[in-house]
Amino acid sequence: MFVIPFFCSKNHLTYGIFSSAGYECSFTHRIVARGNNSKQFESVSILCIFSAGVFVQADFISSDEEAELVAGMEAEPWVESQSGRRKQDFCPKINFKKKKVKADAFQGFPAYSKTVMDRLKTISCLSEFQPVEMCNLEYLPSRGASIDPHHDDFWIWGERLVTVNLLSDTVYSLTLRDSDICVKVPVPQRCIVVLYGEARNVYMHSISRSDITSHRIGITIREFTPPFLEGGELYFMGKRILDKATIRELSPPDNDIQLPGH
Ligand SMILES: O=C(O)CCC(=O)C(=O)O
Repeated sequence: MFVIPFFCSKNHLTYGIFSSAGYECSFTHRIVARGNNSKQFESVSILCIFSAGVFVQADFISSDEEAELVAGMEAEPWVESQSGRRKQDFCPKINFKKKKVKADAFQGFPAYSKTVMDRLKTISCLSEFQPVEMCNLEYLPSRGASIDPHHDDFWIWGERLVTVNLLSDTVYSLTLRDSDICVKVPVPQRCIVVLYGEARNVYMHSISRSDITSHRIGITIREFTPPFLEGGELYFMGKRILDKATIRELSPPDNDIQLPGH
């Protein structure tokens, strides 16, 4: 393991620990100010210390698996989304403002996602993780695609936000409201990234337009908050959705279909 600067905003630099297998920065970071007239960073003072809650594991999937995932996605329609993105969403229908959720139209996850869903069980910080949403977001530089700083919903989406990053490297920006602190998190192609703790609950996350340098797809997978899980007051609804949150069966091959008169 070695220490790298995790990048800087105008006046700050954050350090993280990096290893060739990925990195986990749920440890304490030090953000240091730099001298006013110098281009060198100087450890003049510790401005804040936080436990970020970012887990990144490189090479979570192979190139062949990546190609299979993308082929599976391309066989289904994309829907225009905000800020130049396109999306494919596999989840129950949710009205975040009214705090209402409907399980009826949810049909589970596409067959091509089985490898990824099964492999989540190998990640130690994802123990007991039960996926209930899978959202594919496509970003193209030619569309100026990006995602603005935001918090994921706190009512229905649980502690751990999981993304598998396909087709190109990108960078997450973790920012605080009314502050110029920005922690830049490198997100390599084919890695898995998990945001939790302060990175999920305190920091907003975003991807700048300038950090989409090539075609990119992120598969984001979410879990429920405790009220929707066993023992919670919304489990009556959570259970209906969890029961449906499985991999869809593959359709039977065409030659199994009997045409009339044959
Ligand atoms: O594309 C990504 O990796 C991030 C997606 C995201 O932040 C979101 O869907 O809320």
